[in-house]
Amino acid sequence: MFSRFTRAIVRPPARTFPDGLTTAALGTPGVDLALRQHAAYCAALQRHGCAVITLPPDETLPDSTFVEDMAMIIPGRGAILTRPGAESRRGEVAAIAVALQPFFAALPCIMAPGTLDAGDVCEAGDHVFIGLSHRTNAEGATQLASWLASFGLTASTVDIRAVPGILHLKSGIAAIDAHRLVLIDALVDHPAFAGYDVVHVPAGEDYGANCVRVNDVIVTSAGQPDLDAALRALGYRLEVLDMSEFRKMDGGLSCLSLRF
Ligand code: CIR
Repeated sequence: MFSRFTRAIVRPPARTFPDGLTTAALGTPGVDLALRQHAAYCAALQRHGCAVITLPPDETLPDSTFVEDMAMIIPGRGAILTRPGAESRRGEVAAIAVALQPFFAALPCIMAPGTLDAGDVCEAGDHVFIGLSHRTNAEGATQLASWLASFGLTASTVDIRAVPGILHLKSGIAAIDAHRLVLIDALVDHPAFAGYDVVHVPAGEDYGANCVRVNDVIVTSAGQPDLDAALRALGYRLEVLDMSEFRKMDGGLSCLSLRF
């Protein structure tokens, strides 16, 4: 059974959004266009069953629209705050903690020297893949795995530090059902994913791997027609959104919300 979401926390991009971290050489994002794309994203979440909780933008935290990285949530059960790998992003956690407090009795957090960005965390049914990346270290992964174990979830790590072109694990993988993963070429033969149904991302469409299952639809990014066709052929309903401005800052669909 795949988690159904009833809520999503989002934070529109601030005017300083183009000052955030990026490795993409796709140019400077336009803030007004990013705001329109963000509004369309929120509308899609609402259409598919999520009440959207919107935090105010923060000009001092240019990456703060990427709320996903700040917490790992097991819907209906628990949430843990992260300790982001990039120092410039650590100040983003406080507002997320305040937003989650009404919903979770306890809010533990990843402690130093652990680092963890939740973009590196991919939940597939009762198993969770944790990417070891330039943001998430082994200590952060170990702390998360022991917290997950307290809820009966298992975890395994996937080292993506040598995989070119992906910032976080979920830049290259999405769980669209408990046993079905969307995977980029570079991850498709990784032993961690043996035994899963795999939707292989077609050549040239790697950015599309960061799609998000939201209840009865999969939200995908515009510009990945072959991946969309493969997903539709499996019977999924899609909601396709333009993500051009977030892509310029290494962000994707999953990064823009905390769903629970
Ligand atoms: C960063 O480099 O941290 C942001 N510019 C992008 C974060 C994207 N988040 C995600 O993939 N979960």
